[in-house]
Amino acid sequence: MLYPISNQRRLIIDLNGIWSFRLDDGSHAEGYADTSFFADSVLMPVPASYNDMKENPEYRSHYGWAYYRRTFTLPAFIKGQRTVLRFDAVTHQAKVYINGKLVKEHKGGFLPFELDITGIVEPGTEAELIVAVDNKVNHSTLPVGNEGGTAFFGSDNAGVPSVEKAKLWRRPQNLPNFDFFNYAGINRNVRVYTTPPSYISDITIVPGIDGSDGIVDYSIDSVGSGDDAITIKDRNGKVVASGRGSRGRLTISDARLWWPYPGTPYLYTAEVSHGEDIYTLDFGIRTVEVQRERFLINGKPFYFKGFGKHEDSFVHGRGFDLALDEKDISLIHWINANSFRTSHYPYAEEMYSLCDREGIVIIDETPAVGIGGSSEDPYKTFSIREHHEEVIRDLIARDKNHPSVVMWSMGNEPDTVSFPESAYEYWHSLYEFTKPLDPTGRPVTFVCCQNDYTKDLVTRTMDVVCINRYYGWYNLSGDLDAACYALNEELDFWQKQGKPVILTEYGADTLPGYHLTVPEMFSEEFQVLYYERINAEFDKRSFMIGEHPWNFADFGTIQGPMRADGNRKGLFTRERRPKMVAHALRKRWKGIPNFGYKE
Ligand code: GCB
Repeated sequence: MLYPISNQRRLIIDLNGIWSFRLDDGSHAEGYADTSFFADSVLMPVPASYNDMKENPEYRSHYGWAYYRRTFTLPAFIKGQRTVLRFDAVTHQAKVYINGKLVKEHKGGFLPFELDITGIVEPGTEAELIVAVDNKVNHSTLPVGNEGGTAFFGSDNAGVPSVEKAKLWRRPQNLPNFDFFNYAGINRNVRVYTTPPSYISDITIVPGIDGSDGIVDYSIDSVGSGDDAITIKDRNGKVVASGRGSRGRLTISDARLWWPYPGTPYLYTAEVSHGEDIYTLDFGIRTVEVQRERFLINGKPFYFKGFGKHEDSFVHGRGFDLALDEKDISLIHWINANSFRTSHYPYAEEMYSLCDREGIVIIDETPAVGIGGSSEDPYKTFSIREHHEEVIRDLIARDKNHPSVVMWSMGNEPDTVSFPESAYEYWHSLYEFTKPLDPTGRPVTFVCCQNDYTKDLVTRTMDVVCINRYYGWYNLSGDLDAACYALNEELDFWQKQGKPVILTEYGADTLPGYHLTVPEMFSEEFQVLYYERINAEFDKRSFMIGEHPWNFADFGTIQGPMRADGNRKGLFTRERRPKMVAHALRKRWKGIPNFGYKE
């Protein structure tokens, strides 16, 4: 899906701002689509999560539907143009009403959806827009929730009769099966954009390298009649290649490649036309390939230095925040990192465009987190497969042209060992489904949980093995000698698989300002020592091609006995102040080049 742009043929009308808002009282009565339902409403900013916006626990812990309303008038002068209403992300499920009529439903909280409103909203006439938003997570959603069960990290004294009775008595709870706060609402931009009646619906750019030349295989998808053309310009606006027709191959002689920072992330611009419609797209010439135990970018062995992140901040929750995204990239440069994983869901499209321009490498992840955690086989009892495929299809359709994206992650930490055969069937067939969807053939993986890796049949079959490991934290807690011993035991196993391995998560909760002379858990000294010790171990292994500490910054989670003010494993605090470890890793990563580190 193309990102909305404004140019000589297309216009964007911004519907962000202050909307009217109401929480559902539990009935999800159809009356909400009626204007009078909003007589008793509060004000709510869009985009933002609603949870932290009011000083009232009802908003923070709300579980179920909530409703947004606003009116808008499209300018009369756009008459005759095709008009599209686009939501960049509504978390997790949406029903859209225009003038009281249901016009769109969408499931999934982290990817865009749109609808053609040309015949529905008359330019020059006021229209009413109501969006119903559901934040429920259960065994049919991605991410997965534990409706009626126990929260992630909560023990809830299973088996204590009074506790079991209380669980039945209390009202439905927001019980995610994942370790980040279930922020909800209209989390990203809402816009109307126009196109001419015949329009470009999609563009695919497949870059390649031939000696010193750049190869661009392009395809233009369109609706309605008109001739297709493409012109490629360099950064100075000079035309370097051009073509006619909806598909073709172009050559840019002596092309400049896209390199991760501090290399130059060089971008070309493709100006595409179909009849009257024009769309411009920035893209990079770069290749990605896995060869034996190496991950090659433009043919050179790349080393991942970075983190798992979250879209998370005070006030906004998971709401889109361009300033925060750019600040985070500035911190990524400062700490000498080169990459991150969009744990545990696709991020806002603007972040990928920033990373294209700033030379940051992305592992792009779906919201498939929390598949497991019950005594039953999740692959037989959760109804997620169809939705999972849909999410992968939409993710690749959205992000395929970003040079920053180098690998797809189908999900995070599913159960792969309780029911190893079903896990294999599910994930390997999903891998085979995913591979051909990306015309550029990026590597495909999923991120594996700490488990009995000898029983796990599927992780070893991925293009890159991505493992989350908490030796010295959740197990062998505080004993870094034993943690290093155990890690080495496991690395001996992975060494035999002949695949590149990234440590996609490892870390220690750390309270900023808590200092000790003898490093113990939660102190800043322990966090520094933890990374020193673990890093020293996998520095010895050439197949370890990356390190992603967990997490970039502290982040909000559900309340519970394991979390004090959220997850505190950040290298930075939630306000983006460096902990001691950020300085230590900055020094380490300065000495690790992007390419050829272990050659
Ligand atoms: C994990 C999860 C991540 C958690 C992290 C932790 O393995 O992938 O979502 O936040 O551990 O800190 O426990």
